[in-house]
Amino acid sequence: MKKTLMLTAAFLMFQAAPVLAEDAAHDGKKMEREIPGDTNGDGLISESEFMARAKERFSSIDTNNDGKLSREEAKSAHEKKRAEMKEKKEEWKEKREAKKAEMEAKREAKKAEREAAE
Ligand SMILES: [Ca+2]
Repeated sequence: MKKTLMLTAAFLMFQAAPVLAEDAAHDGKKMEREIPGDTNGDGLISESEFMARAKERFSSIDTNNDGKLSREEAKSAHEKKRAEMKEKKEEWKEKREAKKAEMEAKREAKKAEREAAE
């Protein structure tokens, strides 16, 4: 039981961390983006909003709906999350490379323009 609770707590903390990290990463810039779990839209996460999201997360991990998280359920959820992150990382990489290629093409076009004017 104690292990189950510790696993749950670790998962919940893991889930809350990205939101906090996101805020820190954009320090000073006003974010217009919606905060996940901010159901009343006040830009803050109340205890009830936090707990609602935590319960939602718990339910998504508790695939056999027995109200407990088994080692297998936790592992499965962890692997699913890792796969999602890997996919996101690939998407970001593709976007970054596309942007880089776009910038390079613009640079080349400007260079050609300059050389044609000479
Ligand atoms: Ca379960």
